[in-house]
Amino acid sequence: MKILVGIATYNEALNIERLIAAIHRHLPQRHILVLDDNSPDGTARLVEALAASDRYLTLIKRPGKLGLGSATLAMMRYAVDNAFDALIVMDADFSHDPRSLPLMAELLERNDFVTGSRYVEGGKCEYGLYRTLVSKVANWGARRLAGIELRECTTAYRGFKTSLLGRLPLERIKSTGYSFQVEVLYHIVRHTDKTAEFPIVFADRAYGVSKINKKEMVMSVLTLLRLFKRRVMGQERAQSGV
Ligand SMILES: Nc1nc2c(ncn2[C@@H]2O[C@H](COP(=O)(O)OP(=O)(O)OP(=O)(O)O)[C@@H](O)[C@H]2O)c(=O)[nH]1
Ligand SMILES: [Mg+2]
Repeated sequence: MKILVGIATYNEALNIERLIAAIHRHLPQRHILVLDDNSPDGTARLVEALAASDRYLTLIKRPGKLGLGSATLAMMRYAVDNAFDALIVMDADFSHDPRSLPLMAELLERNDFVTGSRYVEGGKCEYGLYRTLVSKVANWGARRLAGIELRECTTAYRGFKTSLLGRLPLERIKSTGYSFQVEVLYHIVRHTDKTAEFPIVFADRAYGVSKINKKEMVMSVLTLLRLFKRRVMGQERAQSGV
């Protein structure tokens, strides 16, 4: 299988070189795409320097910070357009352990979608109390409001077959930030039942600062309500035979 590992970066200069090396170690001779939004800390320059002597490394630079969701969408389009069989996405900050990459690649052989999960047996989250609560509420909302029947709906350590991505109505996705994770999953579970969750221990970021803020949280609540409305209206249409 031709796999692309995609990493969205914003100010990840303290992590990115080590992460690229770790990905190559755990998934040798696979392509890596870094999509950087003009990070002020020079992340792109570091990747450019590595890419000069690494034929498996590609950098896409965008002019400004356009959000993790839109970055993930751009990586999905790149994977489809460049005839990869699968795309694995992960955060740059070592919250997502690169040692799980071989398992993801194996699971993708027989699934359309795989996700690292803090909420299956063996999974764990090393967040403090506040963020644990936020995560639990977001996952509860994703299951109850958006009707996504997975234990883990918000983690961004994910793998997709590009044949699935090609079928999704990506142009209908409105979220550009963190709530993209739930919105894309809403479509995924409606297009395939070949999904798998594997346990991860979610570590807090190694270096650098968080980009998640109050605005992202408000957007996530609004997205859940929008998906709930769409789901209920869809059921009504189905019941009335429209
Ligand atoms: N290209 C791009 N990448 C982004 C953007 N926002 C966040 N990222 C990247 O998305 C990944 C997840 O962001 P994080 O800041 O780690 O978010 P988080 O894991 O919820 O929060 P912390 O781990 O506490 O920082 C990281 O690799 C970020 O560098 C963005 O606007 N554009
Ligand atoms: Mg993080």
